[in-house]
Amino acid sequence: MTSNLANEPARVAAMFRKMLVIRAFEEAAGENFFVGHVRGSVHQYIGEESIAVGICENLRDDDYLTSNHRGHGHSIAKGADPRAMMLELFGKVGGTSDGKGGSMHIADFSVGMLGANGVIADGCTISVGAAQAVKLLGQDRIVVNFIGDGGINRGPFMEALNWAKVYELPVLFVCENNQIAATTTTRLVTAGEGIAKRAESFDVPAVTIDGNDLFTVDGTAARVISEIRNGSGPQLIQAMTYRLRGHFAHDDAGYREAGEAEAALAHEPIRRTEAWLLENGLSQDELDGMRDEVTAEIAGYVEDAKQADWPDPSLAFTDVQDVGAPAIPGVAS
Ligand SMILES: Cc1ncc(C[n+]2csc(CCOP(=O)(O)OP(=O)(O)O)c2C)c(N)n1
Repeated sequence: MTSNLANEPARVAAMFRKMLVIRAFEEAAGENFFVGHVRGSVHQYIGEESIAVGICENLRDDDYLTSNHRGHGHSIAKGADPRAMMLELFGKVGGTSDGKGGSMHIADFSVGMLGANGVIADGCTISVGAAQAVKLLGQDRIVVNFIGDGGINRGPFMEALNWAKVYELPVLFVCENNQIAATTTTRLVTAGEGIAKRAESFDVPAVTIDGNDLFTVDGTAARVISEIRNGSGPQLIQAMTYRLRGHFAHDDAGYREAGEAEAALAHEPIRRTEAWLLENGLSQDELDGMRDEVTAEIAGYVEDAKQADWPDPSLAFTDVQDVGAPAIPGVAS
């Protein structure tokens, strides 16, 4: 799939910058996890940035997005504010959910980001629900769901494909196939011929692409998103990729073959896009300058997050679904 992007170096540079922001955010999230500023868990998206950026480049601000546990990149690409996201990771006031959600629950309705989700594949059914609302309201928004190759083996994925097809809903499923689910090689636990065939068995058109190639992702997304907006019903893109880090920040990925991650560096999206920009008019100085600027920007957000206030304990249960939380003296229920 070719992309018009190759004729637009300025747009490539802007998308490259967004990939750098995601990369720097992820590096900072990992570093601050290790020193105890970020609690819970951190699943880094390092090496997969071209998928989120290439897909979201083709979305409108009012389109919706749902994500999984590896959702920082998706959120930034959709337009969530990385400063508010960093505050969220630190659990501080001013975070996207005022510190109550943390890394796996970034949501920003102002940019259509309906939420990352720590429960594997549960974003699929949320996206179908949102798409059903879009259709009932007669809107022309679309909904994108990012899911991993492990997630497609959970029931909600099949349920979502079925419902989306039966009602011809405007949903794009993007399966980021990094070939591993936590520590398990996905093909060893996946029956049948794979993700694309599984979608096609529900009459949902599917295409498999090189997810590390920004131009291919952009070109495919442009075509598929336009078809969905024009009433094609649901479709699926399987974007092949590779996760350069462990499953989460504290996983050293000792289960990999020796040299595997090093070999993958040659194909990783930031290097590939940088090489293209160098061949198409940008100088190494300009690219280094962009990198320095982004690193400083993210470092500023980390400082802000360190300085920010902790939420007032009396607000612990506001904006939280009431499931019968125990009464705590002095805390509003
Ligand atoms: C329902 C459920 N089962 C198991 C887990 C534990 N878990 C967290 S991430 C993960 C692997 C997900 O792999 P994949 O969907 O391929 O996404 P990736 O991590 O590769 O991006 C598992 C099994 C979970 N969070 N939710």
